[in-house]
Amino acid sequence: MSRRGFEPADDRDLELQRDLARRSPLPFPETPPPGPFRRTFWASPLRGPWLSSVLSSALLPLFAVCALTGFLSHVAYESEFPANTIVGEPGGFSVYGLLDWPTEPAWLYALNQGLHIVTGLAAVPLLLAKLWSVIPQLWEWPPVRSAAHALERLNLLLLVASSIFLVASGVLNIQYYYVFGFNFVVGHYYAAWIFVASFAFHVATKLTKVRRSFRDQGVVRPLRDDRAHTEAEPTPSEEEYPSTPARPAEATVSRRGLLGAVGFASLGLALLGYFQTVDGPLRRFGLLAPRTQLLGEGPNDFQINQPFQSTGLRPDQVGPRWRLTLEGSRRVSLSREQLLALPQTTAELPIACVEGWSTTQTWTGVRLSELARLAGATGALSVEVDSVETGNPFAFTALRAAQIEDEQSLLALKVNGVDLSLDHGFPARVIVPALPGVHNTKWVGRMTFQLA
Ligand SMILES: Nc1nc2c(c(=O)[nH]1)N[C@H]1C(S)=C(S)[C@@H](COP(=O)(O)O)O[C@H]1N2
Ligand SMILES: [Mo]
Repeated sequence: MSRRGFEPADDRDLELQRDLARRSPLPFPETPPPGPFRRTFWASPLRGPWLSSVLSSALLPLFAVCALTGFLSHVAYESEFPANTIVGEPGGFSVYGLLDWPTEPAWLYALNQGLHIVTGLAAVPLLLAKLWSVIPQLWEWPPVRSAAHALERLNLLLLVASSIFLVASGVLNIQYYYVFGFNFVVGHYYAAWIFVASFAFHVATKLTKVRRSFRDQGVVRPLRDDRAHTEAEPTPSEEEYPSTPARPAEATVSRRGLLGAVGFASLGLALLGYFQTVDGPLRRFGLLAPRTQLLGEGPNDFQINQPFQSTGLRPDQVGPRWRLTLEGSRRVSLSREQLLALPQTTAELPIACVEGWSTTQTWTGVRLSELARLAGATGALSVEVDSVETGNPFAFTALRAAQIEDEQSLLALKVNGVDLSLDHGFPARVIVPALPGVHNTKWVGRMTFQLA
């Protein structure tokens, strides 16, 4: 019978944990349960403060950009108008009234969302490596050592859970819109607040640890060791629970080998994200964006978010009897021919979807400001746009005065010199600069201008 578990060396390793357990305010058994709760279970010599610090330092800027662009996307996506509100703010307060999303430059949202997706994807391998590097601490024994320690662990739980949720729901959302049993925007948005709060707390409490580790080990010095020279970091002397192994095994990979692989994966995912955000021949390598595979024909050959077929619209709703209704200080009804007889404007504008893809096309149609004028609503504060499509939260939008007045804001009738295809919103669709694609309502049937 093996007596390994009772050898004096194990006893020494256990003594640290027993000592911590004795001092815990809660009555945990002194001896940790066997398995991952024991320090000796985790043997990789790579784990330690330096590895965790390097991974954290790489994650910090990615998380910062991803969070910032996420909240900016939220501002662009929502507005103070009920028609655009998915999440809403408690008590009717709206931060969106304070920050007007601009109409220039036209590619603003494409850039914002490209950064959001690219940084989010690049963070995935780093996040997994970081979780691996601190996993002994998820099995700490005793589980609670003090009130402060409990708080720190609770925060860690929120941080890990929210970041995994954000990444997983975000990636699924690039894949196919709304495959969840909950509203993606609402879930992603509130998880983001939990994430930001727990992340800030985490950074504040760990900053000195990172500094100390870089001071002791050097920022890049451990990268010089090949596998044969890869040894465990010295265990910090304080009584904090260490991620360094109690009894390190031989390294199977060097630290630079591990970080190289993680960096490679991170860069690869970032590129996959980047390929879908830019137009051009690289687009087809944007393998994470299935919608780039759903294209039209001829000049209408570009991504389709929601094909006509899947809307439940009947062809006669968008046929010769289709009319655009304008409501302002008067009501006007226009056929497509009448719209084509109005002054036409051509603008090169992107559709930039929250999913990260964007595509720039040449649109021709009637300025929104011209339609406001026809409705006797020059200087309107906002306009509500309704599609003839029903039962879809993306079938309407509300636009602000700045978006109505921009010279490039159009009710497009044509794209790249030909009629819009049914999939791209025939007979008429909204196209406005700098806004998320979701506000570019297709199959428009009614526009209601608000004068006051
Ligand atoms: N009526 C209607 N308009 C809509 C949508 C929709 O589902 N229904 N999807 C929106 C979204 S989310 C985007 S990204 C763009 C995509 O336009 P496209 O399909 O022409 O590329 O259309 C927007 N307009
Ligand atoms: Mo979209």
